[in-house]
Amino acid sequence: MKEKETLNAYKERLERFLSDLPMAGAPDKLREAMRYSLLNGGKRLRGCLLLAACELGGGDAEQALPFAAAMEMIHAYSLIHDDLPAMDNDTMRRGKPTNHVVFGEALAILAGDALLTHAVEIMASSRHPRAFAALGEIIRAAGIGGMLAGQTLDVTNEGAEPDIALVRDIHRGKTAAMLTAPLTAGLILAGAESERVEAGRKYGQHLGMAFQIVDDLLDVEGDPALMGKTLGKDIEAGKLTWPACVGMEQARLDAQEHIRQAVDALAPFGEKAGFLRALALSTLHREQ
Ligand code: GRG
Repeated sequence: MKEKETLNAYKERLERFLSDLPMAGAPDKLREAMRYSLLNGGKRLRGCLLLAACELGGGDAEQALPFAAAMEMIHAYSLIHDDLPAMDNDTMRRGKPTNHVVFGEALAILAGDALLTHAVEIMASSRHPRAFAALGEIIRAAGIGGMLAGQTLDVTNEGAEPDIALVRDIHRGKTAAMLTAPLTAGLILAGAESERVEAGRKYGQHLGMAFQIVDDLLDVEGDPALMGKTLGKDIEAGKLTWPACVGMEQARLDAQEHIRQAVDALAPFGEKAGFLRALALSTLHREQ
């Protein structure tokens, strides 16, 4: 199918770019630990979304590659730190031992820090005329009002009573922010008008909420082999999840509703948004 081919083409370009990153100046051990988590087979959803948004806005995906790579580097950093014993204490990620299991905690912390700072360095080195605005979208999403806010609410509310407003804030920050930034940054790089950037933002926010609700459902009923990580950990850790608040059936309906709203948000782009439409719909049936 056409959308799958488009996704694979974006993914291949991004994998090549990431694999060729020189990471100049990094000591060998640090480069090894960074590359271990960066090049170990993620879906590349955030990077591909950025390339797709850029092309949807009429921009050149080639020039957007450093920003797509930065999305994946920041995502990889967050996964390394999230897996640490002080956070989720996970030993498997993407079907392989987690970074700290292989390299030790100190190097895992440094590899995460390095991926985050190097992502900023790569974006700041871009000569794209709208680099600064795109960098701002991405760093704000990863920052204290975005992913870091969600993660903080997540780890400080383990064992709390189910509270849907709190879970909404956690999911918005932890997951939806980093699925929204690729849309807004990609459209900004393309020079899209602000109404279109905001339509992209709305799509990303709804896609992100659905993505995390489905993630919560998969933690209960997914296949660990397909997911490449230990499942059932949310309940074990007393995490606040969407199904814990509304039940499995309602959670499925809520994910569907978010995808409906994500697809609706694409209306200003008309037929050209076929790829993003298909990607949103596929989120509901994902198994990994
Ligand atoms: C430690 C600052 C800090 C943040 C951690 C990303 C994150 C925030 C936590 C990881 C745990 C989790 C369930 C996060 C929600 C986002 C999510 C579903 C991440 C997994 O993303 P995928 O499925 O992963 O896109 P791949 O491996 O395909 O890249």
